[in-house]
This record gives sequence, C-alpha cells and structure tokens, in this order.
Amino acid sequence: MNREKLLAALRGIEVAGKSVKELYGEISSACMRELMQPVRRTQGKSAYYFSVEYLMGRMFYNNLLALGILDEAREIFAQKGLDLNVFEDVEDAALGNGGLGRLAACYLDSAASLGYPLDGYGIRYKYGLFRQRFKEGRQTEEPDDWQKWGDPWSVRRPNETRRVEFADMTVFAVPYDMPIYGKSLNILRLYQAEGSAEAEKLSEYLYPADDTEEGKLLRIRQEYFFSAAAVGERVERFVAQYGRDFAKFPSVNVFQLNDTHAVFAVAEFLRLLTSEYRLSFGRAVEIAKETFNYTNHTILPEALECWDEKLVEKILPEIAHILKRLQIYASAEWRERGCTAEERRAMSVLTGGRFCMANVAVYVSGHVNGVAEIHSRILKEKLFSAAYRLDPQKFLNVTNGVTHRRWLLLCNGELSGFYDARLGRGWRNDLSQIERIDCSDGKTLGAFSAVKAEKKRQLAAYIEKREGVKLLEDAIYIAQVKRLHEYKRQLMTAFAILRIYFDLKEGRLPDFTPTVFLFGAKAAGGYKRAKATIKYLNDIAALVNGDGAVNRKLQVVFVQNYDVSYAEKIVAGSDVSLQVSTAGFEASGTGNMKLMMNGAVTVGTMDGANIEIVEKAGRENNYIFGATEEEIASLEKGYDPVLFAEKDPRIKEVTDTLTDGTFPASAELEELYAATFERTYNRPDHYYVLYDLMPYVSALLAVNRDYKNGALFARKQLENATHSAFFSSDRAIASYAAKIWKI
Ligand code: 26V
Repeated sequence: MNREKLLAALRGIEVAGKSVKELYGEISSACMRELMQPVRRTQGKSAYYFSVEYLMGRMFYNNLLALGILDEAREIFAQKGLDLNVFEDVEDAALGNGGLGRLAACYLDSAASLGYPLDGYGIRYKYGLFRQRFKEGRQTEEPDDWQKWGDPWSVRRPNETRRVEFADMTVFAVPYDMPIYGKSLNILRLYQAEGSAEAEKLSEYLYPADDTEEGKLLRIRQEYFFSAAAVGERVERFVAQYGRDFAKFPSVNVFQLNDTHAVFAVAEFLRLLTSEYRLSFGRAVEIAKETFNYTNHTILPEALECWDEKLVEKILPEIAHILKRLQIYASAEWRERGCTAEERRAMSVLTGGRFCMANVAVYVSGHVNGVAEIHSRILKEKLFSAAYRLDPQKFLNVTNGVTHRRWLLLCNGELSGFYDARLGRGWRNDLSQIERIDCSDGKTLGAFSAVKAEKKRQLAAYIEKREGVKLLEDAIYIAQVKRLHEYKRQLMTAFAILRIYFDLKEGRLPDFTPTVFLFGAKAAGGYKRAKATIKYLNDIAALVNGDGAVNRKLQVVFVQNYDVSYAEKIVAGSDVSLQVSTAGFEASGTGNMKLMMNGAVTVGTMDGANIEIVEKAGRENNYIFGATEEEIASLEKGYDPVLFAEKDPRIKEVTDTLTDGTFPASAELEELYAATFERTYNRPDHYYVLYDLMPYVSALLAVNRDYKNGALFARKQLENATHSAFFSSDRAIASYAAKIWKI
C-alpha cells in the first residue's frame, strides 16, 4: 500500500457540488485501488471460513482505519468543508442475523490484522436482514436494499464464475471479492447466483422462511450453492498447483464450518474426490477429516439443522447418495470401535429419514469447538456426548471474541484517547496492555467518568435524531440489545420493568435513580412469540413514558432497526449490559463482550461467556443472579409457573397485566400469556422467566443503589473495561490458528 499516493488521491478529490453518495463512491474507490495492491499469497497453508452470514457493518471507517489513514482523511476533508461523519448514513451490509454473522466479520478483521491467511466464503444476498420499523408498537419488515449506496468495497470477478448443478437447474456462482486488509490481504468472497430468474432466487434473501417445503428446498439450495462453489474452487486450485496428490490437500487447505449451514461442503468434497478424481470413499473421508473443522453455535434443538432425505434427494441426488454412504461408512467404524446401538443412533448422519447436519460435521471434522467454556462443556456432556466418548481429543473450546478495532477504537475514540494518554499507543495492537490502568486512582476514575458521560450524551443525541425520543439526562442507561428470542428473555426484562414501575408508583422506591431501559432487537419474520414481546415492550414503553408520576424516573425505549451501526453507539453509551438468558442456552454471546469493553457492568446469569467475563472482571464488579445451569436442569419436572405466580403477589401483579386491561387486548398479549402459563409447543414458561424474575429485579435495584456512589460505580465499570482484553477476537483467532488451523 502506498500511503502517500493514497493521501494524494484523497487530496485530489473535488468536494463541491457532489452528493454524499457520489463522494462515498469516489473516496471508497480511491481506497480500493490501494487496498487491492498488495501481492496475494500463493504458497503455504490457508484457512477458509465457510459462513452463510457475514454482518460486516459499515466498511468505510473500518477500511480507512485499517489503511492507517482515518485521522488524516478526516483532516483532509475537513479542510474541504466535508465532515466525514456524513457517511454514517451509509447503509450497513447486513448479510447476517446476529451474533453468528457478526462473529464471522470480527474473525476476518482479526485474522487480517494479525497477518493470518484466512479467507471467507459466503453468499452475496441481494437483500440483507430486513429493515425494521414499528407501527403501533408492532414490527414491520421491509427489504433491506443495501446496494442502493452502491457496493464500492467489492469487486465482481466474472472470470471466476462457477457452475453449480442441481437435478432441475444449473446456477452460476459469480464471485464478488471484498478485501480484508491488515498485515495480510485476505478476501471475503461472496457468491451471487445468476443464470435465470429461478437461479437468482438463491441469493435473493437471507434465511427465507423455511416452514414450507418450498422454503426448505430454497434453503438447501442456498447452502449447497455457496458450499459447492467454494469447495469446487479450492479443489480446482489445488489440482492446478499440486496435481492430484490429495494427500497434500490438508497441508495447504483447512476449512472452518461456521455452524451447520455449510455442511453440504463436506458432501461436495467427498463427491468431487470420489467421482471426479476417483479416490476411494474411505480415502476421501480420511482427507476430509484432516481438512474440515466445525464450530457449533447453539444447542437449541429447533436450530440444529436436519434435512429430509427425500428433499435432498429430489434436488441433489448425488449428494444424498454420498451422505447415505457416509452413514454406512461411519456406522462400520463405530461398530468396530465398540459403540453401543444407542451411541450409534445419537451420532447418526441419517436417522428417522433425515440428515442430521451437525452429526455429519462432528463425524468428519478434525476439531469440534464450542464458543464459551460452559457451552463447550455442554457439547461434550450432552449434545455430542457419544462422539466425545469416542474421540475426546477432537473437542475443544475457543471462547468467542470481538474485534477491538471496531468495538473500541472506532466506536469509542474517547475511551481510546483515555488509554492513549495513559499508556501510549502500543495497547492498540496488544489489548492486554490496558490491564495496566490503575482503577483505584481518583483522577483516572474522573477521566473515565467524563468519557462515559460524553458517550452517553452522544448516544442520547443519536437516539433523538433516529427515533425522535429524548432520553432522560443524568440517568442510568441500561441496554438489552440482541436478536429477539425467548431464551434471551427480553420478556423477563419487560416483567422486571413493570415490577419497578408499580413499586415506583406506590412509593416503595423513594431513592430510585432515574433509569432508561434501551432495547434493540429484530424478531425473525415467522416467530410470533418474539414479535409479541416487541409489541408488549412497546406497550410498556407507552405506559411508562406517558405516566407523569414516574416518567422523570423511568423510561423505556425500543429503538427501531437495530444493526451494527446502532450497536456501535449503544455499546459505547451504556452503563449496564443485560445478559439474562436462561442458564445453559446462550452459547456465548458477544454483545456482552462489546459492552464490557466499553465499560458497562453486566447484570446477567451464569451463562455463555458471562461466566468468563465475571471471572476476568470480578464478580463483585458485576451483578450475577438467577438459577445456574445445574439448577435449571434439576428443576425441569417440578416447576409450575402458575403456582409460582400465585404464591408471590409481586409476580402475579406483573403477569396480570397480560390479561387485566392494563394494556389494550391483543393477540400478542394472549400469545405471551400462553407462553407463560399454558402448554404449547413447549412447556409453560419453558425458559424460567418467572423463576428468575424476582432475583433479577433485586439485581437491577442493587445497580440502582450502587450507581449513586459515582466513584464506586465508575470503578466497577473501569474494572470491566480494563479486563476485557481476553475478549478481543485477536486472542480468539490466535487460538484457532494455533490449535485448529495450524497456520
Ligand atoms: C437461530 C434460530 C433461527 C430460527 C428460530 C430459532 C433459532 C434459534 C437460534 C438460532 C441461532 C443460530 C446460531 C447463532 O446465531 N448462534 C449464536 O452464535 C453467537 C456466536 O457464536 C453466540 O455468541 C450466540 O450465543 C449464539 O446464539
């Protein structure tokens, strides 16, 4: 990269009379010319990340930072009268849903920054995750046309188009390459489906509804489409460079499956090696075992993909055949190694007429990892216990991480400046240096509090601009931002707010510090209960914010269209991070890490990475409550939420609002009532919302008390921020590189 040349190019850009969009395109293109300059590696081993989601967020500032010219660029354009902040209006590339997709983006960022050869493969969806708005408190969904700003950060490579064959159609996979720049130049290659109107549907939407057969088929097609294109390309390049000596394949290629969505890559790999290159099935499986690795991201049964044999057979007969052969091959091995019938069933590739993609991944992978200590333990003890008994060395943990470049340097220049002033700039490349900050020093605490206050002001200004709502000043900002899901228990926060509301109204909380509850979440299109929770929270917001008796003390704001860019504002400007999943259900969480890194204390359960967060930052600096995973497991039969609510009037008063006319009657309230008290597709209160409610309220009130002592609370916050280095994805990526990829 020629820095001077790039800066000269930027100085040469004429600003006057151009639209924001035009300028965005011009500046981005100038950077792209330099980004794509470095010579790409051709030798040695590389790792490839297979993911159906990438939540890249805005690339503009990120790339300027990676190029090391962000500050100069700001100055150059300021002199021309252009504030670079205008590009904050540029859409995010939201080609993902939540944590899993954002993790992929953080990992690409860290790998390039550290100089590890890691390229990504995925799908270039025409529309990313829907744009969310609220109408009368209900979520509405509109297509996210992220390319309306153009796509200056990627390059179409028509010459490298691949054919992907289905029984009933041929689809062309046209690659778009996005440079991921750092010590190395890595590439995120996203395939766009072309060839016919039918073909184009494959890369139209992220997660099309899969509750119909048509939806399922489309989903299978999407997964096979990008997996097959990627595997085909890797194999072809290998053969071009090294010939057909596939024994060498794993010494130059290692594949990481981000959840089960790319598991068809395994079948395609076996298909290519056996049908096209004539290896024996056994030999192909052995090579696959040295090449593939699998990361699991959820233990929720409804999210573990199993595909009907008949559906796969219909559009991918050869792939179905390969998977059946794999079942026979694996069974023989399991039998030989003395597995019981029950163990063999648990590990089956094909069972009950369905292909179990997680089992395919576990069988074929050299390494299987969970994403936090507790989660990896659950994988070994429960979900994959049979496979663990057979091959214990296969299983390991790599606790998630988030890139501190986006989640600290970019989103919190003020906190970064605070560290610079005390540590110099070395910490930017080695985050562990922030542990040297003395959190007991009064001056240091004062400076930190000033940073937090400024970030809160900025957040309030942003929310006022986006939502037209003015946040309370001098209040505690408490955030719950994440996908909307029952196990994450946004509903429990709703009940807790109502409990506090009633207590405030009845004068039982005389010294209550003003508090703002901030929510950001999208509910999957077909997920009724999640949508009902949004409506309920918006009802609660209307009640509380409209009640003159309490609305200078308590405020509830659910922001619309929560995305990566919104997250950057909220994690920097929040005091408290809500991480209240039912213990055992949140694989890791990564928002918890982003908030911690920016100095929020956690109110949370002993779940996912929360456990490691409080281990690093001190339990005394956070607010842990609720049933542990063991307690939940032992509760399973004897818990009756109806009795539980009956015997505690504080709970009953809150749950009564679902039926007593506090809010206008609605299908949503009925849905939540059923979820809590009736047997539906799950047991009543399947996620133990009522069970953990009162301890949750106590934890929130403890925060409220402690916050009054400014120095004490600031210290807790700073202890969290300065102990967050472990949660940088630089650490996580170094661990993948050393333990799994051997690159
Ligand atoms: C997806 C779906 C889709 C349909 C409705 C039910 C349902 C339930 C869960 C999921 C999650 C899919 C996997 C996922 O996103 N896992 C997240 O991965 C993050 C990165 O490792 C991790 O921090 C989160 O704890 C985990 O939920």
